[in-house]
Amino acid sequence: MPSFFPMWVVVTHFLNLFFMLLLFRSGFEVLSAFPKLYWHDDTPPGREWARLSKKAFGADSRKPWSSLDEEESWSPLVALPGRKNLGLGRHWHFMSIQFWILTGAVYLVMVFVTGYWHYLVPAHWSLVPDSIRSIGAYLQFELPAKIPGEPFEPAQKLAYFIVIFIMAPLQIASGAAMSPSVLARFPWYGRLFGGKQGARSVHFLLMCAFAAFTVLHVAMVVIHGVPKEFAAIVLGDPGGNRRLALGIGLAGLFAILLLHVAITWFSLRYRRRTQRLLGHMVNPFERVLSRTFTSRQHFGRGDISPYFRVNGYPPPGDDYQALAESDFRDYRLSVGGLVEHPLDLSLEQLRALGEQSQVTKHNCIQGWTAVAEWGGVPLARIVDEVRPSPQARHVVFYAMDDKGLTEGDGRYGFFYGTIPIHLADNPQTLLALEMNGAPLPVEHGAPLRLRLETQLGFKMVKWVTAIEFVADVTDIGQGMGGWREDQQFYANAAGI
Ligand SMILES: Nc1nc2c(c(=O)[nH]1)N[C@H]1C(S)=C(S)[C@@H](COP(=O)(O)O)O[C@H]1N2
Ligand SMILES: [Mo]
Repeated sequence: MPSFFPMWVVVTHFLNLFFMLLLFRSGFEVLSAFPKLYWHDDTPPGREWARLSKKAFGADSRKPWSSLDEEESWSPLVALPGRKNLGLGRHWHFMSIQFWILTGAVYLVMVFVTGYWHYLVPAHWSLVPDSIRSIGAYLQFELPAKIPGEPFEPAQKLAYFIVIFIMAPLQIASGAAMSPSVLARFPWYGRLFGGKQGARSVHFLLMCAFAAFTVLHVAMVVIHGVPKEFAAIVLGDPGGNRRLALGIGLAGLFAILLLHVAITWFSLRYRRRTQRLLGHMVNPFERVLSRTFTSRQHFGRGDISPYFRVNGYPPPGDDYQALAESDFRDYRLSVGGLVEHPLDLSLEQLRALGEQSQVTKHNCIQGWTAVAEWGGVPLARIVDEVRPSPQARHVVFYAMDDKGLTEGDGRYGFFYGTIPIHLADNPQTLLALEMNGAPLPVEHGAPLRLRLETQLGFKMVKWVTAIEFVADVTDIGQGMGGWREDQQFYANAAGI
């Protein structure tokens, strides 16, 4: 029989607590960006099953609004880092998840190598009635007896089994089912959860279950007696020095608390540095997950969402107004940079390069989704025409909306976005001219917008005026690879 509390249990238990708290808080940050939960991927306003926000926007709201207006500013006490920092919250979440999974993997290997799994995996259905009896005992203020020869009582064993072997894998799987590149490459996988919103709701409910488990778990430690339980879980020996165990245990908890205070403060104070530092760990993770994925979405016209949110207000200037009023007759798309054959195209000439259409699902980084049909010219056609030089590594899309005039919040400059050049050739990378069979509406990017069906919405620049092939993006804007990356600290990698 293996030891009840070997050192590897002690260490992985502590690391698990550490990373779970990071995941809880950064998860709240992500939720605050779109504090609504749905079961259907159409996500129309007002049809959410839960809303953690007082703001109510109706589909028929008379005031024009943008999905960023739905974002909430949550306190750093609950969210990491708090205060509308979705980009940084995601960075913390995706950094922590890698280490949480690693901790879990080490734990599971040890569980099976050492035979410890006997304590966690029910051998017989009788564990269920036994667990009910255990719970009955607790309710009568009695402590149930442990299973003979094992460290846990029946309800405890069952709870650990559910948390480790059911909840944790489901939480990882539902997390993956929210990634736009995973959803685009394996549409069937999203359907397992009833779509991205189903996955998002399941992910939220499992988080609640983890939180409830944590509270109950701590309560049980208190009920069973802190000094003795601390000796077991800190020293790996229930008979160990209780004072020492309490000292080390409380010091460990205090260290976690201090660290959370420190990283929250650092993240809010040095947002750019946090974005860069965590980016070193998060961007490669994203690349491994999504680099080779191309979109294989083929929805039917019947799947088109009746309501499609808008994010980003249209260009307010007179120039754009005049263009729009003349049906974009004088619009020209200029394509240049590191290319052999620069272009200056009217919409007519652009169309002549060959059109394609696709019905796909849009994934905004905030969390909402909607399906639409997009028609336009594959970006690959443009690449064929202009022939980028071998030095060209990124494609830059310049937009006509000056965000300083439309969004405020201390942000400024024209919107732009960049993509790695390998995405330009993807079959569903489109310069869209049409939405749902009609010319692109002004609010959705008329006359031309980018569609990248494996990426988050913020990469799909609307109101495109120019395209440039470049070797490096660091001398454009603030150098982070896009307007939202520059000003909202989003990750440049947008496949998860
Ligand atoms: N020019 C421009 N393009 C933009 C934005 C913007 O603010 N300006 N917002 C982006 C974001 S965050 C999203 S989710 C999508 C939203 O597209 P939609 O408004 O057509 O729904 O556009 C993207 N493209
Ligand atoms: Mo977005």
